[in-house]
Amino acid sequence: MEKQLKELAIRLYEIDAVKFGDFITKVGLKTPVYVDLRVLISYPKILKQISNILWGLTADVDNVNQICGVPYTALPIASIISAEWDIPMVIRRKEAKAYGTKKMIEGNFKHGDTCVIIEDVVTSGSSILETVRDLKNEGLQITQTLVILDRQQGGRKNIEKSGIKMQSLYTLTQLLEYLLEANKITSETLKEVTHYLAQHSAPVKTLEDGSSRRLKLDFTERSKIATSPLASKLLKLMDQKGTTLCLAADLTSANEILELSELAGPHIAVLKIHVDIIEDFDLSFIQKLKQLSSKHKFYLMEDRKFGDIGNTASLQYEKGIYKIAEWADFITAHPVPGPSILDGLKYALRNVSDDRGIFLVTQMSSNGALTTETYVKASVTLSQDSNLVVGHVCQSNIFSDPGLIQLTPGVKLTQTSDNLGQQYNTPEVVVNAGADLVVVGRGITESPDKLSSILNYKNQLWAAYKNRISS
Ligand code: 6AU
Repeated sequence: MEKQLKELAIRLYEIDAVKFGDFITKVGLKTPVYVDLRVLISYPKILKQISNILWGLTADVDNVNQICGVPYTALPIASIISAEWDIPMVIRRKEAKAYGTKKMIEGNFKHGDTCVIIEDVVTSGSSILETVRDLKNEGLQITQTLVILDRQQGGRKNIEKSGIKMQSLYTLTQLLEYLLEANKITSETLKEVTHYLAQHSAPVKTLEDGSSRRLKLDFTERSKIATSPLASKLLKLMDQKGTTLCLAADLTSANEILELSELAGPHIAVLKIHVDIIEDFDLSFIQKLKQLSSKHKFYLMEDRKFGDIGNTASLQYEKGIYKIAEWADFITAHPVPGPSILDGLKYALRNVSDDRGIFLVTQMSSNGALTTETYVKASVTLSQDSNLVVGHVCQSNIFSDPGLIQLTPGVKLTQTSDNLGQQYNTPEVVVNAGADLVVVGRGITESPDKLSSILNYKNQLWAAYKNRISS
């Protein structure tokens, strides 16, 4: 095996999979050596050879039911292993789910199947840990991961801390030692890299910190962590009232909305409206709605989905006939314009003394939504710099801060879609996918018995939340 690894190291050097110079790794660390195994797809023989040697590291091979390659580089390697050894493969979607909470993992598998993860290079281990999290969420058991190169920057520790055994073909030092032996690099280069490795380690990550912590804490605990005063109040209110229901009163008559609010008020945390669809709108409607919100203790959300440059968004929020900034406790906004949307919305609040909060529309429930993984990550980063942001409108567990709130629409018990692209899940599915506050619209507004629907959604959502924090 050692001979094979030495030969392979030289081949990797020759095909430019190992490069020396100044590079930045995926997790933002500077490095004098960069191993880029994406080129392997251009060398099928080497790809096959490396896949076979890698699979030879598997412990307890008879008990492996599935393998999963981490996209993209490890995917062809996993495919070769799968075909060669006749082991079924699953794929974890890399792109943000444009299709609601459906199918995070592709492939056929059974709850309890054991799965080996295949990865090309490990630095901090975060890609593997994210993969482990999603596979575990689907009921797969992960005990080991096979890796071509361990960069020795803390990834192994992070992975093993999460109870997963990691086997690698090379450590970075070993790979360079083989190259030195073959006179491909000088001893100075080896020294430089060794010195670099001693100085630079990747941030510590575990499976348990981050997003899963948010899902385990109760709302009262989370209210103490929230930096936004209104997020803190909403979290407390949900615990006090025992409800996570946000009713989407998408009705076009002011009176119908008021009637529904009177009925639903005691059972909801938030009433969400689209003020611009109301045909007989005037400000007295808002006054009455405010009275109901203080009588029954629920918050008001205007789902305006602001999405323009700061100046326009600011005017839309503050001015016009709706004067949204004056009355809406919460609003929604698309992060697409970047930080200036938050600056603009904040500016509109300069004369408002009540607490206000913004939910960023980070993922959408509609079929084919364009909210890609890169977009989602950028939106999550945007929310970290503003205490006006109270959370994200999203379909899955995409952020870790327990002080932020996941608002998830697309919930209906009797249908899986409408005929205009909306996609529905059940209360249990969305709560397990991280939903804290859950939007139900037509599931209630179109029901012949509205009160019993309200109670049914409220109770199912609350039971799912209780189950999530206790399991
Ligand atoms: O339950 P429904 O389908 O009758 O209503 C869902 C509500 C509507 C949408 O405008 C809104 O939720 N919504 C949002 C929000 C809240 O921003 C985002 C999204 O991705 N999907 C979605 O349906 O009022």
